[in-house]
Amino acid sequence: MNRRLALDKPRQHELLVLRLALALTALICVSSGRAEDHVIGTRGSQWNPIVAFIDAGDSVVFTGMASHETELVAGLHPEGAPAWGSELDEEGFRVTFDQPGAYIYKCHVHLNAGMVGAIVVGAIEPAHLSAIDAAVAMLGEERRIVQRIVARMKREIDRRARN
Ligand SMILES: [Cu+2]
Repeated sequence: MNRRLALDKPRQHELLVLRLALALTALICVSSGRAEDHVIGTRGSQWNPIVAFIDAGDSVVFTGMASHETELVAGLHPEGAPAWGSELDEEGFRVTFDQPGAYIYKCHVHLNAGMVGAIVVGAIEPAHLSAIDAAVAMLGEERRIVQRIVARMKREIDRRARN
């Protein structure tokens, strides 16, 4: 009889628990490993890229932030999404996106230069795009600039849908 294979009952139970724990750890690593960091930089007084596509659960890290700041434009995001606002010059400011939808943000300092960007998280519902359009129509002096970026975002969404 091979004594090494003939483990007693408590020892077998111990091994089973160990195997389950390892399997669970692997599962957690795989599911959390899918969340990615995406870098949005600056190029003069423009965001780079101007329109970013990410998945729900991913994060954006803002770089090249000397003389810039980033903040969500009120009303131009999925309902209930938390607002963000960095300090001026805040390098590496990070935002995590749990809710799918379109997020329009700006650099307040360079708003007049057109420093507005869009982050598209996951799949966009047509109703959400309509809500964004309605909110843009309500904007004051920044309306024209924001409209240009929203139009660009829609073109890029269409182009990706065709590919
Ligand atoms: Cu700026």
